[in-house]
Amino acid sequence: HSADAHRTDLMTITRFVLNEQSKHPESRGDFSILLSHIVLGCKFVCTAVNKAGLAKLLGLAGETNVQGEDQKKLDVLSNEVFIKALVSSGRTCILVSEEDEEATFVEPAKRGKYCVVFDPLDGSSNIDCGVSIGTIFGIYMIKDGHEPTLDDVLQPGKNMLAAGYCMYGSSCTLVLSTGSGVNGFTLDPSLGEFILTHPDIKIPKKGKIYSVNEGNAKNWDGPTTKYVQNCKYPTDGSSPKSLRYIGSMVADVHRTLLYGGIFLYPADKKSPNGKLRVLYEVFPMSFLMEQAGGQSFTGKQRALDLVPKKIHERAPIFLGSYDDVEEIKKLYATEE
Ligand code: AHM
Ligand code: MG
Repeated sequence: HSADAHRTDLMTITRFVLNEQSKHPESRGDFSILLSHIVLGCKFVCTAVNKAGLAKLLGLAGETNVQGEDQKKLDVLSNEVFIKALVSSGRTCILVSEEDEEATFVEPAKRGKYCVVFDPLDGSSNIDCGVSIGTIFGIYMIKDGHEPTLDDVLQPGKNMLAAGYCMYGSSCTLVLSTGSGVNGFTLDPSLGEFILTHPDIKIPKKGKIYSVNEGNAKNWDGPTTKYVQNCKYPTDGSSPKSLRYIGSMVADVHRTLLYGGIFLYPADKKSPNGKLRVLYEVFPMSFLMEQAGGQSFTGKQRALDLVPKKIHERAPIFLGSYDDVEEIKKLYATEE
């Protein structure tokens, strides 16, 4: 039925979320309004990313400047767009962005109950060669009536209400979970609407792909080294896994979600906490993985149980298919 060439009943992301929220009588539409502002940010960034190459060629970027200026601009631009869209939604109180050292506390007149943590343009080092990049976000809610403080966002990932990412790739895809499964929407540029294209995404229980920056192998710990060795030289008679690594978290996680397998950014001697940020990279992706039936692990614990102490804190991460993550968990349990 989904192959119908002339679909006339389009499930837009707005309609989908309104439907979902109507199951919660206490919901007053605030979440749908917040989400529509996030969606606006994603559409804007999508357009900007698509124009990035052209802007360079045609000199639309503004000041003549050293190499790297373009990508930096896109980062900053995306951040500004999201901050403004989120503040103007009237539904947020605290915003944490990868781009900003400090959290943004929304002025009382524009305040709402949601806290949004996000990376407006992740993987931006990939812009100049046209590789997929993305926006990642997570949403918390503060308890009624109290003055927002940083503690409201220094919460374990399991307290998130919703999480998602938007990938600016061959098409623009928004993957969202509000805590009851994972759904994927693709931007129809002619409509300017995200349409449900990937209902109820479930990650395969076991995958055939591993995804890691092996250039760091020299500095890995025992369990990570052993795990990757097993991917290449399995001892249980199974076939070796394929290696896929884009170096853009949204794209690597998106492939992992759809095809199965494991994505890891482990600790190493140089970076004992890995590279990826807890609040707006590790948590949203872990939330989505669990909601899709997969797992996410830090090398010590379930990623979503982690309680961050700082907003830009990092953590090692192993996420993906249930069975594949189970294997790395066993290696950490036995070796340390
Ligand atoms: P960024 O926030 O500076 O763009 O870095 C995050 C990116 C992720 O998208 C990706 O998973 C990772 O860095 C890749 O790191 P590396 O180049 O060390 O493999
Ligand atoms: Mg990032």
